[in-house]
Amino acid sequence: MFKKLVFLVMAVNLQINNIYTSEIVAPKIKEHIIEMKLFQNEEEEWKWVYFPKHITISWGDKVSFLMRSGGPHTVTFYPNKVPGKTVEEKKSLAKILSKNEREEPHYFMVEGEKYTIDFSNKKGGPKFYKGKYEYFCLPHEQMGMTGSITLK
Ligand SMILES: [Cu+2]
Repeated sequence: MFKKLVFLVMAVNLQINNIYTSEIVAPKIKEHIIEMKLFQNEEEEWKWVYFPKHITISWGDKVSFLMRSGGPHTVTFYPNKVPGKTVEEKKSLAKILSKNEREEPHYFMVEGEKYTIDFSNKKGGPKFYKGKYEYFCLPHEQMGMTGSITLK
């Protein structure tokens, strides 16, 4: 009898947990993942890449750079290839967005590390304009490790 009661309690708990989980409303903010890695393509060449290389996002989305392999890597924005009204504004935004400019907690990203940019004009945060944000990896730019984020 006692065993049956325990099972019943467990079953009811499970039901409650299920209901609870299904009722949690997922946030509408979308997070885009860009992997930073060294991989071998179909021609068996080793390439340093941001994957996907080009993405299009909406206001309020988040972009997370995930450091996978082949480092050291950085996320460095071109001062003249981000949207802005003036040269100074572009420069400043590129600096704010570049992971290596922050040096927190270190210059290069380590495997497993994630660096997220929140593309919403929050109070105290950077001012984002629609347009193309182009970036590169300091050690691997010449090997083609570049990418872009288009905010539409
Ligand atoms: Cu790199």
